[in-house]
Amino acid sequence: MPAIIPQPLQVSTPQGTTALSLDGAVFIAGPSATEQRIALQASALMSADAGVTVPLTEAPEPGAPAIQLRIDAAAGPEGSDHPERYTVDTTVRPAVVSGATPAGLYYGVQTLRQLVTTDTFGAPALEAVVVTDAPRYGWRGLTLDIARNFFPMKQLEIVIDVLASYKFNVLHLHLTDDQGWRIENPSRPELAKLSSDTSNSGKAGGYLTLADFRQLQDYAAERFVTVVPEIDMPGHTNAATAIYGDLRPDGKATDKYEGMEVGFSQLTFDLPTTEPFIRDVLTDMAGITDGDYLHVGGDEALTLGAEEYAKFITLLEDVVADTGKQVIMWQEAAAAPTRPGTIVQYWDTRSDKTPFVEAAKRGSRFIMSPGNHAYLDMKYTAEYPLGQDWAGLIEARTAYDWDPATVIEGVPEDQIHGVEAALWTETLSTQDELFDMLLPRLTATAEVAWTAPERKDWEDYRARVAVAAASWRRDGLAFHQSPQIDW
Ligand code: TNX
Repeated sequence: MPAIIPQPLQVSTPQGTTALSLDGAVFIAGPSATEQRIALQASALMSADAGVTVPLTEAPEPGAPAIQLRIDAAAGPEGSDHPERYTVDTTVRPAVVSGATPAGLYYGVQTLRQLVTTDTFGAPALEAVVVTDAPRYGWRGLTLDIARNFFPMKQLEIVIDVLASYKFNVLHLHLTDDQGWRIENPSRPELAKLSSDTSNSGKAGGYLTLADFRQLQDYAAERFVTVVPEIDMPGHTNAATAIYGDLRPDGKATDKYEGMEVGFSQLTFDLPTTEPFIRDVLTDMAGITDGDYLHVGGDEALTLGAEEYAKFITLLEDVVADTGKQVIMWQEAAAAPTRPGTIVQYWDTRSDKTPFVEAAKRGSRFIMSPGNHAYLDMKYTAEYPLGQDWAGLIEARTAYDWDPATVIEGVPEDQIHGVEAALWTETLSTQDELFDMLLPRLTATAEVAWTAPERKDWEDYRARVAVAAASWRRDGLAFHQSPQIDW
């Protein structure tokens, strides 16, 4: 069986079929601009994966091994109407990759990449299989904190490449926190200009310019990843109060902050400057964001009383609604309470579950990021040099062994919007440190989010991860040599 991550719904290897040689192989594609574009992406990716050029052509040489890419409503498992469904069949000639939608076709290509093998002569080839597949959840994301430490465009693009290869479709960027403001706001240019030179490591900070954010969303969109920006309020706001003294009751700007405490900063509801600040920043963000979603934080506002906090949550819901976007908030907001349309992101498993069950009853949908399984900033082992341990230690198996449908008893399965891993970066400031924490665990989250529970199997997964590592080595990506995997 081929080593595909995340495990597809159905994989079969019919008897008597032979590997498809990539020697002289070509892609052929449907006529639409989208099919042509995805075929060009497939060609570039496959050339890197297989080490041979597999060009896109209109008229293949007679007898040349060909792989046809097309958008086709008939793709995917029998009876599935999931928009991301796809089929890969390398047992027929030409081989076929079909997706019900462009995203489905793109995921078929990601699976195709994982079929690269060598034939009996040692030449690159594709394993002969039939895969029909569709995801369990439509929202498969990573929360990435670029506020505690900043990560430049090149590294964010590499993160997107890796996300896309494991069929993630959301990059949720935590853009603001006590340690820095990482996005240019047209109406409040001081924020990024004056409050981004700090970071948790004491290293140089940085921020995404409007042009960067534009480029990043385009890069992500080509890979079927939606960028979800998070502006964290009313806590985690020291980067703002360090610039605007008028956001403070005493009128004095706070000191900049480079430590790793949480929960000490806040906005103040009753100041006349507060609502205009929130409106300016969120209207800016809505204006520059292609996706339908704005995340407005709401976590760890520990210095606020419940009443003032609740006023903020309602205001944030109102302002985001006015921008036309869909609001997402961290779990604390559920107790405020949130409105039915607010998406709640679950993280702290130590908390009382009653407000979440209540929010679910009101109609809220949930993104599951339980800290004890999905927080990829947790250490692998007690002695691990990177990361934190407040939510527990997360080795590969712990990242793998959980079911989003059972993390909060009382939240019905059909109100689970999806799954996000989260990578907070208080202790991480280089690309290698980032990937050391992401890999292999991100592939576990991928399988939690995509694969039907009855298709998940730890022993089988750990064998597939060992195969996946070949591409990480080739691409120079750091990863943790977990002792739970036979590398
Ligand atoms: C909790 S998760 C936080 C973050 C920290 C993280 C560290 C959440 C909503 N808040 O501010 O970075 O723990 O693990």
